Amino acid sequence: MKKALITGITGQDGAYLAEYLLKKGCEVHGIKRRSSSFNTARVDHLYKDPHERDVHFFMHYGDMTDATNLIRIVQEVQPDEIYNLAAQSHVKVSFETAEYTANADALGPLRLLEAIRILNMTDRVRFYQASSSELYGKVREIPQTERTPFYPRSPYAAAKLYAYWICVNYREAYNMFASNGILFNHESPIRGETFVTRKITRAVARMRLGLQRKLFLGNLHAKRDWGHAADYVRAMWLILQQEKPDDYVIATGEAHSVREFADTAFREIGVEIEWKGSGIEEKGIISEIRDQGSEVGGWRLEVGGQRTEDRGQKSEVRKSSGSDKRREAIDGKAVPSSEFRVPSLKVGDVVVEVDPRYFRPTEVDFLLGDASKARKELGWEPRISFHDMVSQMVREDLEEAKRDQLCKESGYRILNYSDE
Ligand code: NAP
Ligand code: G4F
Repeated sequence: MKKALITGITGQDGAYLAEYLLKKGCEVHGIKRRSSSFNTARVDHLYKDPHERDVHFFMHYGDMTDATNLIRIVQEVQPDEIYNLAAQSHVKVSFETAEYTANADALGPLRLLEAIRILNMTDRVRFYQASSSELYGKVREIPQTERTPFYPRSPYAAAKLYAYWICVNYREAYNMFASNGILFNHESPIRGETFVTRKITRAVARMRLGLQRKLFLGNLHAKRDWGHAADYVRAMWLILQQEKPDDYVIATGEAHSVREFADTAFREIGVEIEWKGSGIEEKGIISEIRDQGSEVGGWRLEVGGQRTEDRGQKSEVRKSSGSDKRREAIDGKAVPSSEFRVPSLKVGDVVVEVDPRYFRPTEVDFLLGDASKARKELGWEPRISFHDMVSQMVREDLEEAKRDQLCKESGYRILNYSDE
């Protein structure tokens, strides 16, 4: 049985990859950081009590900034494949934590490559480095391929640049099987809540249920080539199954702006947005609402109905009389809007505003990948469309919002983490 070691197992890609490799019949070992609170929610469903039979999923405490720990884990696990996904992966945060980002994202991969060398495992281990389209930064050509020159625009991208080249260097210097996947943005319902896509889908879902009034965003013009994480972890695996190590762009070849992403997400709940003003004065205003009936998880949207602030009192009234109905609605059975009144959004509501706090000192305006090499050599194609991905993210966030709604209506305090 092949053994894979995944750093960053608790992150979005780590979780998708672990599940994918387990299905392929691998034994999967993940490195997780010690944290003062639980940080394994994305992989908890894969965990089995180690005393049971047929356990193929294991986790080890570790950190990319701790070389001796990495050496010990690689020695203990004796992996056939290492997927280095761990990173401080937030571009904006990297401007505030530049040194730490360099330590984890640039020196971290070096430590792992050295661990392989120190343990004399260069001939048997295949190494995948999670490189990023952020390397292209201020893009030199459109679309970007494996041959497009890099121009990093953040401490994160500069750290990833070192990681990219150290991976290439160890391949050439020590004949190691070390490959870079230059992955363009990829998202999913388990994307970190502070990346723009998830921030939007989460806000849209919460607005739908009256848990949030407004969404504050930064640069609405930025364009990204957004794919689905499930498709992208398949590419990671394919990269390590090739005869020779090499570097591959993984992208959909389709770009959308942040504004378009928001439009698509709002449309999922039957809301059309009109954008008015420009620069920091630009606003997203509801121009139309379509009643989606039971289409969105059993909730009916009241056009121009009761506002969010009015809800507390009403829900108190319902609490004593209508909890079963409310539960039915939460479980996804449609109830007539006359019986079960939900919070409203109305035409003319300003639901998106710009907050310059989310601007970056140096921005990456436009990323668009050309994955021809991956298509040809790996036989890789994205399977999930942009629209289906946004739809899935909104629906899953609606489920989460419903749980919060239930707590709120049962008298528990819920928090709205919208800051990043
Ligand atoms: P993510 O959700 O932010 O996950 C990052 C993972 O790294 C988490 O498990 C995190 O642990 C772990 N980590 C962070 N610092 C660490 C450290 N010092 N030591 C050990 N583990 C550490 O990121 P992702 O979206 O899954 O991305 C995976 C990788 O692909 C990252 O390297 C990212 O830079 C790169 N990438 C991502 C994209 C994308 O669009 N998603 C595109 C290109 C490249 P905690 O859970 O404890 O925080
Ligand atoms: O979602 P983002 O934070 O992702 P970004 O910066 O593109 O980085 C992600 O993708 C990279 C691959 O290209 C990865 F390497 C990296 O690890 C990470 O996964 O921002 C996307 C765009 C940016 O232009 C940003 O300025 O959205 C813009 N944006 C506008 N308003 C916002 C916001 N970004 C965030 N996070 N929050 C906002 O409110």
